[in-house]
Amino acid sequence: MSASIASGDDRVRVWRNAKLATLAEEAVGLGIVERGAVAVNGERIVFAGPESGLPAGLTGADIIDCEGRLITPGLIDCHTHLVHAGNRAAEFEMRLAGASYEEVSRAGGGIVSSVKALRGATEADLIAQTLPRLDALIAEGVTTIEIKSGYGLDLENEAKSLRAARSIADQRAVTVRTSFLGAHALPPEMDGDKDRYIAKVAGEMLPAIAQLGLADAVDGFCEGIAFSPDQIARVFDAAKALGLPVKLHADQLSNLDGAALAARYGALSADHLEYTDEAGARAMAEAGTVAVLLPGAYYFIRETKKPPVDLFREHGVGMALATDCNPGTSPLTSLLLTMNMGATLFQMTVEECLAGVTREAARALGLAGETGTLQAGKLADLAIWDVERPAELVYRMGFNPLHARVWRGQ
Ligand code: DI6
Ligand code: FE
Repeated sequence: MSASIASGDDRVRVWRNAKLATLAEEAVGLGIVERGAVAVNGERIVFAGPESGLPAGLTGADIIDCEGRLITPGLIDCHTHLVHAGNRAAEFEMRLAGASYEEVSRAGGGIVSSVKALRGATEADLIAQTLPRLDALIAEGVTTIEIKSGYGLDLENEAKSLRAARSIADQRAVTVRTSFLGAHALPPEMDGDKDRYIAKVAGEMLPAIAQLGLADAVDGFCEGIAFSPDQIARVFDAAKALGLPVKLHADQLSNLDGAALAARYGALSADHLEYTDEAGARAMAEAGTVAVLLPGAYYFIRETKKPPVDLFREHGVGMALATDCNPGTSPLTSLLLTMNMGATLFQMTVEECLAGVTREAARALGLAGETGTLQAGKLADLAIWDVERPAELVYRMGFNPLHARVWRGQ
């Protein structure tokens, strides 16, 4: 080991003889490098580019021959409700028999039935139920995941969910970002009084969660069956006062101008967006808010209105793709299948799909400086695939060509 760039430690490794898709912002398309190499010192990338350009000092480092395989940034699932208890297969059967998601929800099913299950579960239970879902994502190259609360709906149970989310990061080689989604649904004990619950979320629960350091961001569900734009704005005002970034479930089932509301608060992302109009897309572009598209939910509730992908392209809104893994509308634990759905259902290109689970997903989490592309200075989060063309990652359904995964250099 003689790598001078190793700054005294012996942890420099080089993955060579690979095709790279760097996904770098300034690159053309996927940023393909045909005979590429990635050099890593500790947990950071120190070089990603053509093998011929490897700094001389790195030639003595540990070398891993990729035998021509494709290296992409580690995948990022930027919108999940991964921590939940039980499942809603029975509700799925009701919907198969003809009931709509909104009808099931109004009949006392829906989110509130998951709230009952979560409140009855211990933190250890929750972790045990969540890990298999996380492992399925990790097996496909996921290195960063966002996890929301939102099935506790009181301080004790929201905190329990977020602690469970944080602690699974200690049990697996993965980066976890948490979002507080207290404004997800009205808990039964509030007797239909949404304003009273929102006052509690904004005035009591959120400040306590922030004090405990359990949330990286604050999310809400702006919808007829959930909370109005005014109510969400009260939660966002409280988030801003605490210095926490916001994101929003917006315009999923109807257009309440949720995208524009999110943009007004400089949201990291607005998510779902099936019913978003041109004014919403324009507002998002101006605010730099990422559009997080969730084709699993669109598919599972058999929605027919597609998000306005053309408007996002036209106005230069970045698009991410995520699983929305949740027991009610998207029991999905595959980002590869999510990409296939993004292409097949939303007519996204291969480049858009891959950027959507890497660079744009990092932006949606406020992590653009840390991960999501293969560039010097970023964390060494890599996925190495047994494929020839990047399109193979989007094209297959239910096949996993992951060869190896590297998280922070490990
Ligand atoms: N939108 C969704 O698709 C999920 N939450 C949300 O705000 C549904 C959550 C559930 O049905 O459990
Ligand atoms: Fe969601």
